[in-house]
Amino acid sequence: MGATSCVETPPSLAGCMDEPWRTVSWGNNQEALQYVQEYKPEENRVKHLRVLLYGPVGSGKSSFISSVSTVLRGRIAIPAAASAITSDRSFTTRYQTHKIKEGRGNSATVYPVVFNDVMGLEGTDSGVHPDDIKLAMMGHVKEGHLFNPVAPLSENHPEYNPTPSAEDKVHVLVCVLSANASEIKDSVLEKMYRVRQMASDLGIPHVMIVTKIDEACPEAEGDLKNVYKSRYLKKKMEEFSSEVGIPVNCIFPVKNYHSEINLKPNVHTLILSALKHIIDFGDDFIEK
Ligand SMILES: Nc1nc2c(ncn2[C@@H]2O[C@H](COP(=O)(O)OP(=O)(O)O)[C@@H](O)[C@H]2O)c(=O)[nH]1
Ligand SMILES: [Mg+2]
Repeated sequence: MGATSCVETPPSLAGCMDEPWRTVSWGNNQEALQYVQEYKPEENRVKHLRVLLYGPVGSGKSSFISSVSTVLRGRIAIPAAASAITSDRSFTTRYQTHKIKEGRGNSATVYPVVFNDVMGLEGTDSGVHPDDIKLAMMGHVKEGHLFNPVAPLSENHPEYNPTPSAEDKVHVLVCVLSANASEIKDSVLEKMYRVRQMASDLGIPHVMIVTKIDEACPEAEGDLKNVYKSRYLKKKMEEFSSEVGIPVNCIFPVKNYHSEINLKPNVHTLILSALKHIIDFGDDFIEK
């Protein structure tokens, strides 16, 4: 192994290591699937665990939510309106809770894990304001709120929720970055740094999803099982870790379901691994 190399990768980072640096039970998804499908927050505390995703435009936030839906429901989900990568404005401008339906027909319910994502972080006058992310984490942003990049939500605004319930609050924050993106812009890094600081002040657990590992690394594209052997992806995760300030053991690489029409066990494995940790961290926070 290791004969091929990643696109535009220095020779020292090309190819694969002999042994993976993280162990994964590939394709063996039943146990993890059952765990996430049967997860429920402890009764009387909250009805659902709320996950908030943030990151640059086009990093794969909406695709990750659809991928989670695909995994939980066992069928390819209609993608949540995907944004064009070329666009410098994010598609997601309203605060919206994505719920995943469980079952069919009259007996259908929703999974007790719900997702919100906020518009991209780019720019000072186009991306989401970091203070709005803090307000969302604290549960102050009402459903449907249209984010204004230049002015965070104020307390007297009708879309400000002065009395958030435990369910309105965010229980786990997820930073989404693409393994295939060139350097993160300073303006974005600065916002991410502030968001990280706010999450840590609030005690909210913070994890990272690294998407598009297939695009970033031909070894992973050829065989997803190479993800933890790829020198390039390991380096990328270490870089992201120090740039955003999230420890490597809270960073999970995934390939989203974005073009497939069939389920793939190894794609499932990485999504499930990320989802299980997101749920566990969020649940710990709820218990606190
Ligand atoms: N190859 C590949 N493409 C992806 C992956 N995740 C997302 N995409 C594509 O990247 C683009 C942006 O994704 P999207 O989810 O809309 O990003 P968002 O702006 O963060 O919500 C879409 O065209 C997706 O199909 C991935 O893991 N691999
Ligand atoms: Mg989106």
